[in-house]
Amino acid sequence: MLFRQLFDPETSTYTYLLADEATRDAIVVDPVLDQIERDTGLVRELDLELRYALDTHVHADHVTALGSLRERLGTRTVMSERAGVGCADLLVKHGDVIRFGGCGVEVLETPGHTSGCVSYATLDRAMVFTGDALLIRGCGRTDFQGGDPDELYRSIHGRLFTLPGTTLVYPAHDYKGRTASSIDEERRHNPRLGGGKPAGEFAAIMRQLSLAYPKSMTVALPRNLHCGVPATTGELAPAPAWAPVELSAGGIPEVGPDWVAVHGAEVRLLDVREPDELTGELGHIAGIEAVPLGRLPGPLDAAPRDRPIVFVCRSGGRSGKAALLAAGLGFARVASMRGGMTAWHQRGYPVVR
Ligand SMILES: N[C@@H](CCC(=O)N[C@@H](CS)C(=O)NCC(=O)O)C(=O)O
Ligand SMILES: [Fe+2]
Repeated sequence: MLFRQLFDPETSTYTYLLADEATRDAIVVDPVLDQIERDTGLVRELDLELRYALDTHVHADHVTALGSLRERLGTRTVMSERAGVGCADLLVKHGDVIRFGGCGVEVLETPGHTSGCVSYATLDRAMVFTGDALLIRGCGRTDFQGGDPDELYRSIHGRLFTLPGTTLVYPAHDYKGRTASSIDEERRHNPRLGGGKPAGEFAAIMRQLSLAYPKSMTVALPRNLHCGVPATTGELAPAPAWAPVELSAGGIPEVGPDWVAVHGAEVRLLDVREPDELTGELGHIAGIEAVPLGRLPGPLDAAPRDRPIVFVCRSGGRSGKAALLAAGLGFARVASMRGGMTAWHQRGYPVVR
């Protein structure tokens, strides 16, 4: 099998190109939009037919090339059905096999970094592409997009560490210049959950990481819900508009307070401020549900997906973050109320204190 490991230095992302050398049928795993010229050039030079483009999860740190590869090369796009991204041609689940020529990769559901993460293992178990579930001597963060340390521990121990020890581990990122590892190596030396470390210790490590959000998250998440193609243009335009949602300069879906004043009762209004702010000077809108930002995304997991959500805060910053988190969890109809309660107040709309 032909195999190439490609790197995006800006986001430390690895992209993998695999092909059947006899038939020239190829797949790519985790392609980065910024590298699309490099990758399509390589496919052309190697005389390959790019059949499928696979993402391991909805990436928060870079824009995926899935949608653009489909537009340019007719490549079929593949995501987990649990990622909540309807734009992909093939929504796969545990045990599904993606075939290219005489080769193939099998889908292993490995949630925990996000709720929709999958790994792809070659059929001969020589290699596994672990996305951000298992990184080299590390693992993906578990503090957003439905992440959960206990679930990640189960995925890694139950689904990845049970692969043959010789299986090579190829992650979606490495921030320290390492390129590959093996299952045996990670079982023994992964400092977070190798060496027989129990789930409780792992969860404690993960809960105290307190990492900054990826710097391109506000651009990447909303784009990646549409396979990386801008949601406002092109044939991959979103489902019928539920509200006059506009993307802010930072890529946050927003609706104005005037729209909320008329339609607020038709959507779920989630106020993400702290409890004392709800009864403070600005008050709150009648009928809101109070969910402080720090508790997200947990409470969203059980939320119905068919009802649009509008997030509210003081000025629109925290609610914008919340809207992106919800978008990353697969909620297609979410927005932040532009200007927050400050704008609501300035327009003289009623509040409860
Ligand atoms: N500094 C990076 C951080 C990226 C980041 O948070 N990466 C996620 C994967 S999408 C992660 O899980 N990182 C694990 C770690 O940094 O230990 C950026 O701004 O893009
Ligand atoms: Fe990630």
